[in-house]
Amino acid sequence: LFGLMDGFLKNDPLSLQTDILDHVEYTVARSRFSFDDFEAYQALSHSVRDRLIERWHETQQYFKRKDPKRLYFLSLEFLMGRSLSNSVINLGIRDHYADALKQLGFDFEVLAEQEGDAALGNGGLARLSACQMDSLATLDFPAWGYGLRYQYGSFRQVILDGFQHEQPDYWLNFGNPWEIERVHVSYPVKFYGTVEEDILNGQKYKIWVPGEMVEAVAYDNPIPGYGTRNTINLRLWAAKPSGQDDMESYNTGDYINAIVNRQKAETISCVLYPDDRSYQGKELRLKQHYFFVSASLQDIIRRFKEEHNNFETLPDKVALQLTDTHPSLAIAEVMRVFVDEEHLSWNRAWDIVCKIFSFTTHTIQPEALEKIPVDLLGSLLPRHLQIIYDINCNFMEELKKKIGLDYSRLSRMSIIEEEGPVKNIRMANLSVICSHTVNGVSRIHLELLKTKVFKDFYELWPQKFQYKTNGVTQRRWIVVSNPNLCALISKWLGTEAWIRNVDLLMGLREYAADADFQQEWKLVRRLNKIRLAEYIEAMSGVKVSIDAMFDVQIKRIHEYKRQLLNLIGIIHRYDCIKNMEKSDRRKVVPRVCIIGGKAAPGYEIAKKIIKLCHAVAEKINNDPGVGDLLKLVFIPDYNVSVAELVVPGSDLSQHISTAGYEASGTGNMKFLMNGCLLLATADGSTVEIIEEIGEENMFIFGAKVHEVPTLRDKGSARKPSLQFARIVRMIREGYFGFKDYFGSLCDAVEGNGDFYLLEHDFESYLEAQASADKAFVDQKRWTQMSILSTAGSGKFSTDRTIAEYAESTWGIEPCKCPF
Ligand code: 26Y
Repeated sequence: LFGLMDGFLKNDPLSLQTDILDHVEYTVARSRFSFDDFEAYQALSHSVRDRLIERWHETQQYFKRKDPKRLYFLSLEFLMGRSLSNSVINLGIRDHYADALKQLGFDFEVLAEQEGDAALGNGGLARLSACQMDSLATLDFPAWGYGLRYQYGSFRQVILDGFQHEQPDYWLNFGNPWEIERVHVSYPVKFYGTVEEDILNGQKYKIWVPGEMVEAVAYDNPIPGYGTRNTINLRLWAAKPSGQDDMESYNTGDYINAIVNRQKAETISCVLYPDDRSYQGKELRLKQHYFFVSASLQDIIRRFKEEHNNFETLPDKVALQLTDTHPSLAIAEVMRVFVDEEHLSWNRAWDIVCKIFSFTTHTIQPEALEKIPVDLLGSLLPRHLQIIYDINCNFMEELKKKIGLDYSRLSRMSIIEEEGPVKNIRMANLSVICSHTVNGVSRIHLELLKTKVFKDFYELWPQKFQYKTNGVTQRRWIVVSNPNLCALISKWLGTEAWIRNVDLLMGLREYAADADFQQEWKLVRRLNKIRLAEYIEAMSGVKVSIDAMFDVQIKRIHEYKRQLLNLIGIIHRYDCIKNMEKSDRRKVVPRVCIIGGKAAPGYEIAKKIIKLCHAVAEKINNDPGVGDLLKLVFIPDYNVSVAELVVPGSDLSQHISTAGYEASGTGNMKFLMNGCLLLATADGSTVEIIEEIGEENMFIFGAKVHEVPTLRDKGSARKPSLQFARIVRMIREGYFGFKDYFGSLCDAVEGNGDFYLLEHDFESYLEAQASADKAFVDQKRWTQMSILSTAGSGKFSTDRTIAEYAESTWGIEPCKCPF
């Protein structure tokens, strides 16, 4: 049977051309003799999609036949970026397509540029989910991803007059060839209503009588592995009006209003919440979370029941991964389904629940921990609130037996937060209590979880706590985004095997000082810089010198990530150049400072940082006395495809969070893989990067994690920095204009207010910057450091992260679909 189904579609140039032209004519409905680049992109991607579907089918059939334990990866955010290049590279047919297109008069790269980003997420967590899907597919794991199909993804950042404005991202307006709508895979999702009791066979049962119903419709997104036929599924849910609700209004004759009201159901999956900073208990957000959880679990349980009739075996067949607390209502939902619908006893249900969930937290800051007001949950999901209370009650009883009547500890560990003006459900506590494993995202993150955030829980269940250092996929971050470097690496290693086995990159160490290799390495890097310089000029009108050091900080704008420290450093550099003798200016290492990132729409300080960046850039870039010695550019609307261009073209990248605040960071890994040197604090995963490539190959500065609390306590008794104070005064006194507007920004970094210790770290930041300048002048040394960065980046592949999760958290094994 398998042979029959294997590879109907051919990949020779003629077949590909025929396919593309057929899609031009029958899918895009244009003439095959006349179509533009966008239409060519559409036809091309449909032709690729056909090949994805073929493998997707084979893989799903194979999984079904083999019935292995499956991983269900639940995440409310996926930052997939573009799919075309990634797909054809993973399918191993990029060059076939490029040749076929050439003969049709099209350039593959030009068509690839036509695609918009799928930006269904905010930042690190969302891109990590995307990288992990790539590794799950490549390593042949029987996994499914579940998420939401937001109609509007991450807002488009538009800069007007230096200020950030948010605009909607109409990503679906031009169609999305990468998804398959499954009109027949849909489930009702219930909200509101009341809980009633019923008696069945003498047993009392709770019945939830909902007040509102919407339909969840599946959209499948095939995720191809590299060097394997395995193609897994990312199933995203969209909300549609339900066929079952609101019959009343029809009967009362208010037909138009009934239709209009029904249509409101779609708002549930309409828009991604743009905040990745602090949780606000918003009803729509909670609705999204439950909508997602309910649809995914109905799908998962249906699939399980097709093959199995005993829930006791569920833990042998199903692993549920909670990406942060956002999907953690799943815990209460599984209890509800088991107890109320499948009529399992509470204890049996609880036994199973405790074996299927694993939870990874991506945060350190307590204010980012999700809390749901009890009243809100009680009104939207009355039965779930009861279940959470019951779980908590049982847990509290158990806990009292173990730790006695230590009330303050009991109240800290309770799922219900009683203190404060409103009662809240602590989703993190719920997740820790009900998951068999709690993972941190770097070693230092786990340390902080154990000693701070989850100290009480760690003391109770030390065996639950693990860490899996994050990674990024080398397929996207080298092969797709840096094809020249990819070719060079393969040439010198004599193999492409590193694309699946990234540890082989270590082999580059041998050639780190080789003059020929260095020459080729520098050439590749230079070409990437040219590409980036062209983009910068097109975006901002600023012409930059390719010989300057490209110094980049791109990531979400947050106080703890300290873009402001970078800016104060840039102003200091400018100030030094201005105050220098003309003859000394020759010694200055020219820099192009690049900053990019979105600020959450309601995050005032972050928005001021963006404005400050523009104000400083305006001054510096128009100062004829400075010229090419210093340029500052802000890259607007940072997203995955912008990163694919910026990362390969940078010399130095900054990861300068206050130690103890970045759970892991993954941008650092992308830069590292591409041979960009890191200027960083010893925070998150950088600590492990230092171990892999050595401090001598990086520029490390600043307070260490254990020093931060003491330094903060010292407040204004800390050693002041005159240089720092001078720059802050310049900003405050209006040197860059907008005097009153920047006042609060200055307050946030002065004296006792300097929570993130910018002033304390400033001197050592300048020293690290000076070392970077010094190293850059010696191009031989710099290139060697660059090669050693790539060579030492192997550990930071999601292939390693996923293999570790599979083995020690999920208990799943590869299930490779035969060729
Ligand atoms: C609850 C809601 C407000 C919320 C929404 C999104 C809270 C947090 C988030 C996202 C958090 C996030 O992206 N965290 C980042 O996860 C990365 C992947 O693990 C880490 O590398 C990074 O350090 C961390 O900030």
